[in-house]
Order: sequence, then structure tokens, then C-alpha cells
Amino acid sequence: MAIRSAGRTRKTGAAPSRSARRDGKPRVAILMGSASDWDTMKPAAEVLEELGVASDVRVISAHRTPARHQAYVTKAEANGIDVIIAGAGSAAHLAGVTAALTLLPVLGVPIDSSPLQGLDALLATVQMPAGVPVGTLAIGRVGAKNAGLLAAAILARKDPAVRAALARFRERQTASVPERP
Ligand code: RP5
Repeated sequence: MAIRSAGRTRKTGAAPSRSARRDGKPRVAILMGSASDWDTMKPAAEVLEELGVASDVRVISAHRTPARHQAYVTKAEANGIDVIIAGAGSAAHLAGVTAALTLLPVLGVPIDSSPLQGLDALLATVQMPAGVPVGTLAIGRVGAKNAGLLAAAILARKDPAVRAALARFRERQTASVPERP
């Protein structure tokens, strides 16, 4: 798998194993079912980088690379990952199967890659049967960005540096809203 840094645009091929934090260890895993999902998932990586949170970005499919998926997710907590973001399109089971394999919080991003424009992925991701939850975000790039922000908010409960970065992000965002159009 080709690896690129988060700041670059690409349609396919993916995606970085990056370390942007103080100790360089990724704390958030960003999984996606296909390299073609990277453009959609990139805002998650970008906003985490902006907040100083290292992420590990992987193309891992629950159905096309099941062994890779199981190996990665079952070792994620031991490898220092605190939150997993999983984005997938179509019959999107990646987030649900990921959640089944770990006690880490899993945030799902439905990707609008199918003829149903993500409605299929939204329903597949959000409609988890009781017992194995997936925190589901909005469809597409907006959901990916919010997944990154939500992952940071989870980390911020125990990490003052991430909390401060998140507060500064909110301040910048507020300041960027004009009073008139
Ligand atoms: C899903 O199928 C992926 O998450 C992707 O959104 C979709 C299409 O994948 P490709 O055919 O582009 O690899 O599993």
C-alpha cells in the first residue's frame, strides 16, 4: 500500500501511517474499506493533525482483507490506539465488525461511494443491533471531519494538551464566522 501524508489530495491509493504527536505514537486509527475512500476520510486525518493528535491511516476491508482487519484491530489497544474511526461505503460493515473486535470506542463514517449516495452506508453503520455500539457520524467528508473532532474530544477528557487544542480550534472557528454575509 502506498503511503502519503494527509495534506495531499489523491483519488486513490492511500494513506499514511503518520505520527504528529509529542511522543510520535498514533492515538487514533483511521480505517477505510478502500483506497478510494481516502479523499472522503482525509478531513479526519487533517483535523487531528491540526489538533496535534497523531493518527494511523490504513486501508483495511472487513470483507476483502479480513485477516488484516482482525490482526490490526485486535492489537490496536495494545499498540496505543485510543479511538478507532472506520469509514466505509455500500453495505458498510467495517465499523460494526471493528467494534465487535475491540473495546475501544469506534466512530463510523458512512461514505457516499455507491449509487445510493451513502444512504446504504449510513443505515448499515448506524443501525447496529444492541450490544456493540458504533458512534455514527454524518455521511461523507463532513462526517469524517466530525469523527476526527469527536475522537479528539474523547482524548481531551484525559489529555489537557488535546483539550487546549480543541478549545483553540473552537475559538478560531467562532472568530471565522462573519457578523454579516
Ligand atoms: C466499500 O466499497 C468501500 O468502503 C468503498 O466505499 C466501496 C467501493 O470500494 P472500491 O470498489 O472503490 O474499492 O467496501
